Amino acid sequence: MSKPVTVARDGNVAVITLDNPPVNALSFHLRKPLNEALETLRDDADVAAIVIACAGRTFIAGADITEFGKPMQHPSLPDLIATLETIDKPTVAAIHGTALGGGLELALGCHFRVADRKARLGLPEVKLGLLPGAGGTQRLPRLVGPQKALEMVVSGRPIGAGEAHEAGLVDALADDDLVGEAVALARAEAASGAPMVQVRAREDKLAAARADIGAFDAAVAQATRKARGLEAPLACAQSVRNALTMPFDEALAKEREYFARLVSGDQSKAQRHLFFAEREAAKVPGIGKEVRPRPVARVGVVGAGTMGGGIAMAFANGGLPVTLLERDREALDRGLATIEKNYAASVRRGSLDEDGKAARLGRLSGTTDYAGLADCDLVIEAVFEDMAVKEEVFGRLDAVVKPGAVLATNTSYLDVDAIAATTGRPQDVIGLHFFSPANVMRLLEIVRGARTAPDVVATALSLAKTIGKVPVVVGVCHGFVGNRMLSARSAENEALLLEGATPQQIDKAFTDFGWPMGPFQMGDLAGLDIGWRNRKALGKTAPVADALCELGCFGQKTGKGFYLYADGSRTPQPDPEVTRLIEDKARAAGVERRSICDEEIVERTLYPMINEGARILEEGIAARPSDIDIVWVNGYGFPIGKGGPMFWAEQLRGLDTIVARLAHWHGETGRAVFEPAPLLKRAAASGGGFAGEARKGAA
Ligand code: 3H9
Repeated sequence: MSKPVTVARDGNVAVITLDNPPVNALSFHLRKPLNEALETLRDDADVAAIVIACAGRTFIAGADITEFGKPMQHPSLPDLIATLETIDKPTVAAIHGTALGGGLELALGCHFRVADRKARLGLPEVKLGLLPGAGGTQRLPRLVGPQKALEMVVSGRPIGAGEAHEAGLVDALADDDLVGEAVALARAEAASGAPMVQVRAREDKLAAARADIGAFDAAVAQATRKARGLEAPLACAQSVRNALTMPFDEALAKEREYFARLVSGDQSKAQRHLFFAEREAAKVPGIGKEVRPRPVARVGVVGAGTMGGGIAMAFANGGLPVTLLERDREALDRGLATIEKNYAASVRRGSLDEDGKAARLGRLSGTTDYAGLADCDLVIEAVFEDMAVKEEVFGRLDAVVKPGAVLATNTSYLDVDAIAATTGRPQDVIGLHFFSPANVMRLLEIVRGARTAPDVVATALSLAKTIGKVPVVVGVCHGFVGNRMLSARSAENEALLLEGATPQQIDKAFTDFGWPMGPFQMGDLAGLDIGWRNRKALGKTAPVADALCELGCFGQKTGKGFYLYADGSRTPQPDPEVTRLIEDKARAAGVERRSICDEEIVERTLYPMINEGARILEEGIAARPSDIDIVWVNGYGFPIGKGGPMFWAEQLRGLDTIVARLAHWHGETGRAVFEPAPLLKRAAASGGGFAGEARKGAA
């Protein structure tokens, strides 16, 4: 193992190199020798200046997240930065890769920062349910101004080196020789004899906002408007505001206080769980590093509807050329025109520039002939959700697409093994289940069939990374992980309506829990006719939703659904006619309506989902409970501050409670969704949790 801290001399400049793979996190075993090195070099009269640089692929990516929740070992990061600030000779951070969180905070403790042109700098702590806890909220506003600091800290989004240079966060940009340029700057500053000014002492960029705190508060309100019950964005904003209203040390102490509160709170625990869960999900049992992905240089997409178009955009955004196939020229032109319209909207919103739009459109081409897909390395089918249609598509792909190409289906429910069996190459077939809109939603459920080859799974994982998706590998069953659990929840929504709840009460219970939207608003947005069609195909019914559809009320697109929508508005208004309809249906079903509390809504909708999640684990459809959490957070909007359904059940609600309440509702209703799953009961009884039971099952 290499030494975490080494010191070399370049004339009168000392260069400290940190080496803590993979991302140079500021673990205790790095902080301690770094603090010692700084003290030694401070007191060494032969050293005129100090450069801090990093080995490996990146500058420091932050504090070591695995240390949170454990007793602090000193020197802490704030201690380290305090040591840095006792040095009055020039200190320079040489930044490549990413300077994130505590890494950027350490760099802010230096007098100067030199960055490689490709570097990115940011304070992403909010994404872990935290705020920067080592002075970031106080020093960053002093360099970039409070408004920009607010934006960076509350969003957690890093900025590029060029932007950082313009904003004043970085003093110089380096091309090839980052450390050499940092040394040159350090040496020149030492030679100038100018007194060194610490970032904490720079007040000029705060003056304007201090004079108009009202304007800053308006910016705070704007930056935190989507916080949705999360504490961290509010603490981030408050702490940046403190930079305007409090002396530096007082505001720094407040920042520490907020950090200590957040790091021990449930939301940060949940978000840290998701950070590691996302990385864990990309490691698939049986797919080691020795399994090489197949090269993919061109992608084909069958079907240019909403889903196919979105998938094509996702690949074009990731830099891959895409050929879209449609039945006829008219449908193809319509699909391509929609894609162009979507890109134009991004340009209008400012999230894409004209060059970016042109580059993406340049990667897209269309065909109406299957032979046009012959050279693709991966073809994804996104046609109508009907087995006969899928079989026909796969038969035609099998006939023309080159050997070794990956053939994928975007089915949401259908049997991937049955689809694979219609081809002469089932080992090349896989499910790639994108979520709508496919160019936006981060989740990709990778459905591994019984005969899917390991390198096809590896190819899907590698492509997911290329196009910025979060992959979760799942097994074959009806609806896979996400939609199967959703079905377990959906039936109960209608039952709750008949028994006395209103759509608005149920939706509010969902948004109070932290979901972006409740199920009825969601249904109205997506179009109630979609679920109606699916139910009819499966021989299922939903008395209220079916009745609405029979009346032509499909949701927002018809101005009426579970809610009323005034002309062109997307704002749902309660509809007295829907209330009457629900009452009629309840009467017809002999259900006596009563008052229903929000807790009952949570229990009856969320607990069946968790129960189904346990069955999914038992069957090995998901490899780990944390994979299920990743599906729900990234595909369905489960609140990140609750860590996903399985984490919430186990860590925040308690499995004993879930089992007991499921048993209660099973007794009350007799419905199978409430019958506690064997794995859930074992996980609760053994205290080993879901992961322990799932592992036993896999062994
Ligand atoms: C903070 O700094 C708090 C301070 O304000 C106050 C303190 C008092 N710690 O993502 P990758 C692991 S909070 C521990 O796959 P990439 C990661 O789990 C921190 N481990 O690579 C993975 O492990 P494994 C603020 C970490 O190239 C491996 O490194 N900073 C940390 O796709 C590779 O990671 C952040 O939030 C860490 N800080 O992306 C930045 N970071 O191989 C978090 C990574 O066993 N990190 N690991 O699965 C990132 O955003 C990305 O890792 C990064 C590299 C962009 C750096």
